[in-house]
Amino acid sequence: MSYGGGYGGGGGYGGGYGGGAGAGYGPPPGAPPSYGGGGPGGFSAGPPQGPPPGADPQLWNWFAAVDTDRSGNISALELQKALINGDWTPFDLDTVKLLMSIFDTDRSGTIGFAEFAGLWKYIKDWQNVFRHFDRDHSGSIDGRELQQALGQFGYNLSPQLLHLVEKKYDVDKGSGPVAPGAPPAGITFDRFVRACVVIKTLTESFQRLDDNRDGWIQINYDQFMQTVLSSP
Ligand SMILES: [Ca+2]
Ligand SMILES: [Ca+2]
Ligand SMILES: [Ca+2]
Repeated sequence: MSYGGGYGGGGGYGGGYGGGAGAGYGPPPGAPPSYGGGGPGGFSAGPPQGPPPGADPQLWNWFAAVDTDRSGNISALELQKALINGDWTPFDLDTVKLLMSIFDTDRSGTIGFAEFAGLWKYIKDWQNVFRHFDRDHSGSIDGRELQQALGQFGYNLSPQLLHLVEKKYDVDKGSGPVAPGAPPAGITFDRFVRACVVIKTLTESFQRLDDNRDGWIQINYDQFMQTVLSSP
């Protein structure tokens, strides 16, 4: 008995995910590109007066627009205010924090301009992925669209697992009756990104523990808790 549908059978989990370029439609790679890398951002001496040398002026304009208090860094709340779902609902703070955790490479708690370039590209890439899989252009991802997306990423989740993911990330499904003025049924952009990142991270945690790739792992309580608690 093998774990989770196609796992272990060639096109199993992780197979098509983030792998080779051009191999179907994949999500953006999870690892942030290494920008600059040298030292702290360089904006520590007061608010920036203009873009750093060589910066993309358009990108700088976006950065400046998001950095509403002109501190030279973008906070979680500034980022949340700047991000809007296709249906004009605000971004989930959980997703904002997840994005910050991926791109705040110097662990300053905020996004500097160098970090912003990667974040901006990541969001734009995800927007393209989202549009691609939102087949009916409803502005949200329903169960079937989710199945297609995860399947193409190489995750062959069982119907029960797919249902669980849907329930967890679809606001309406999780919280009972739909209130008037609530966002349309389905998973909004922010939650779709989070769902995919969580599934990717958990799968990778499993893969790391599954040395012989047979779809089974044996872990103790400590390892289990570590795996769960260190996932986004
Ligand atoms: Ca700021
Ligand atoms: Ca930072
Ligand atoms: Ca849709």
